[in-house]
Amino acid sequence: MYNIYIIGTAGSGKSTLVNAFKDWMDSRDLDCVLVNLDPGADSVPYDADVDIREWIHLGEVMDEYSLGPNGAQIVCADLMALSIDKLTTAMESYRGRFTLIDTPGQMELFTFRQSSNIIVDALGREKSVFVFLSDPSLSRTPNGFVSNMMLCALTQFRFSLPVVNLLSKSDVLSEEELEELRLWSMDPYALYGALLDDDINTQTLMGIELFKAMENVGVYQELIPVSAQTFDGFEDLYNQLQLIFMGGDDADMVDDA
Ligand SMILES: Nc1nc2c(ncn2[C@@H]2O[C@H](COP(=O)(O)OP(=O)(O)OP(=O)(O)O)[C@@H](O)[C@H]2O)c(=O)[nH]1
Ligand SMILES: [Mg+2]
Repeated sequence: MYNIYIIGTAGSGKSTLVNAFKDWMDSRDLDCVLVNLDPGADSVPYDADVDIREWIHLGEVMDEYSLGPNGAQIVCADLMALSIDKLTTAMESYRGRFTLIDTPGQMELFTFRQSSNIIVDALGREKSVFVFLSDPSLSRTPNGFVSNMMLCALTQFRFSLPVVNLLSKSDVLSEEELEELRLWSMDPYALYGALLDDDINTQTLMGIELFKAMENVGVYQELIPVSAQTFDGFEDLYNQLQLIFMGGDDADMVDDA
């Protein structure tokens, strides 16, 4: 099984993408198993095959430990690692080529807690990839674009695994905006120019320096626009996953899972 972790800032469209990408996979006869790892989710827009809320629930942790939602989220993140046997046993009963894994709303809960690396190892590190969702509400300015790139790079740095950088909710952007963001993601000089076009201030200069550093260490990567409403970009996402998992050979990815 190939594990695809969906990660991104709060509200960036993770759960909606899990649901829509599952539908897209179904339409191509690609089996996938859905896993919810967000103990704080009130509801998710898909039928989770395996759901962490079966064992850990934010509300119960708040009551039991007398904590507010933020403190309880951290306890939940750590409890997830302690429930790893239950999680892996539940997952073993499902057969599918891909596992789509939804992660907690606030990405730092997954990115910064050691428990997530324990989960990644237990589910099989060698066949894992992270799909990072950049929210257009942040990415549409040059400064926000670099900030999202940094969050994506941070994910790559924390997990030492391949990361695909998606621009979620592409349907809310105009053609011109999409074209501009696509250009920034493919041509470092276009992004560099856009940052310079901003009012020159300390923030802009810092953005340029951070961007140069990311370019130098090779975490600068093309952004794939996707929409869970129109399914635009899902083919590109799938092709990118194929490239990462199997070097582009679809037949192998089907047989080898
Ligand atoms: N227009 C549009 N809206 C979207 C898309 N994907 C998600 N949304 C909306 O964005 C909001 C947040 O989506 P979620 O899927 O709940 O995002 P999330 O990252 O799982 O959110 P948390 O788990 O709460 O952090 C919802 O109102 C969705 O309907 C999309 O492709 N297009
Ligand atoms: Mg969610």
